[in-house]
Amino acid sequence: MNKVDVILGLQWGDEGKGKVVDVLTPRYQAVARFQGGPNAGHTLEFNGEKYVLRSIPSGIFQGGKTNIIGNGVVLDPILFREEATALAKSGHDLKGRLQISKKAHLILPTHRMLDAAQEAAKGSARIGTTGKGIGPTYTDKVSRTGMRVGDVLGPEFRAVYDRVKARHEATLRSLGYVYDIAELERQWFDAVEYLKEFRLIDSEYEINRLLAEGQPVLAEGAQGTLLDIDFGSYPFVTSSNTVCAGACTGLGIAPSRIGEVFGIFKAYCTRVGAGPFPTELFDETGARLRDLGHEYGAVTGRERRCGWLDMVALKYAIMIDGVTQLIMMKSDVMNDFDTIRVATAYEIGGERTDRFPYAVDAPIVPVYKEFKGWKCDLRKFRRYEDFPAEFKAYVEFIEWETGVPVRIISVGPDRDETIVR
Ligand code: 2SA
Ligand code: MG
Repeated sequence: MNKVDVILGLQWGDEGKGKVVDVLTPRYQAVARFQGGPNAGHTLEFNGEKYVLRSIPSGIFQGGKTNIIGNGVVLDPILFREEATALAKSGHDLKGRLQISKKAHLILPTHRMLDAAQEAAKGSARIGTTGKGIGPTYTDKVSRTGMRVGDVLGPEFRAVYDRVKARHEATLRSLGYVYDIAELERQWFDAVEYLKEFRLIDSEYEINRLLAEGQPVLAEGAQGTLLDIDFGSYPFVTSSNTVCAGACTGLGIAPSRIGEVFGIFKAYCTRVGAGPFPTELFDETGARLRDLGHEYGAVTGRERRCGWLDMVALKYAIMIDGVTQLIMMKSDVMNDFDTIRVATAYEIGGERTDRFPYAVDAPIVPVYKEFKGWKCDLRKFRRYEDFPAEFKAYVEFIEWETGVPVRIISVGPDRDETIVR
């Protein structure tokens, strides 16, 4: 019996999971997504081409792998078709290599409208969602009124759709939201036909069969631990469990089937959307991180907020996820910095704490430790031994603080700019 290794973002998403999954996938027979939906944007760059994956697992760039969209995912047929046809055009045909859980929930056109309407109604208290209908779709799932992928095969599909839509429209009317979904709806039903060309399965059986055969499986998380519905900075979170436990419920595997947990983090922090961000920088340094790190959303193009690495938050994420190996990304972005800071504790109302607080509106003052910058181009190195002492001190401080080894260090966007220790 083999295990499922899990790769998770430890911050607020955009840690660079796409790149690492692509580096890791050769070791696995199957890659599965277990939560989230087209709010994700996993960017992969190789052979001079750039690809952005939203709902499709990153294993599709490797031949002969099984790719699974698990039951914990929410799927928008329109965006799925867009993504799949773009990949097919660039020579990556998914038919026969991609399987979709019948238990994954469908994002309807009215879910997208509800997302926009609810955000608008919140005014300045808005979450800053990606507008893809994620929250309303998970709301329907938990309310037991959602539609699942498997429903597209049933004779009642249109009738159920009409009922759900009518319910959504009543809410939209009550919010005074004006919209026109005629065209979107036409595309949606077309895209549902396209979806039927894929293998729609009970993927929990498929994954457990692979494991029983001794095949290694990788579960690919989306967003990040600090956006988790339970443990993130609620309510500024996404609507799924982005933590390691989400892989169990989102794929139908037992906790004892979890193997390695790869935790991926950036050498600094970013966040898109609203919500607390203790180490956020509003100055020149924040702007430099954004420019040098190209910190703009892969899906919406939004500017990402930038700040120093936060050990309080990182250690919290590692605890919840049970991380066994750390992966550090984008160290090269700080190549020219004279000084680098890392938050090691928070001061809240004059009290020092090393815990991630319950109250998200608490005024947090980070306590920083300073590091001397390495002031050289990390992209030229391929072996850990060759890194400058200042950089090694940074890495080893993180290992010491977390008690988890940093096993992979990325020093650039390309596949080969990755140091495995
Ligand atoms: P939602 O749409 O309901 O999931 O939004 C709720 C919060 O979760 C945040 N969120 C994300 N944060 C970072 N990256 C995400 N994906 C895209 C990417 C973002 C993009 O990978 O680049 O292109 O803008 C992602 N998805 C959701 C969101 O900002 C809200 O704070
Ligand atoms: Mg992203």
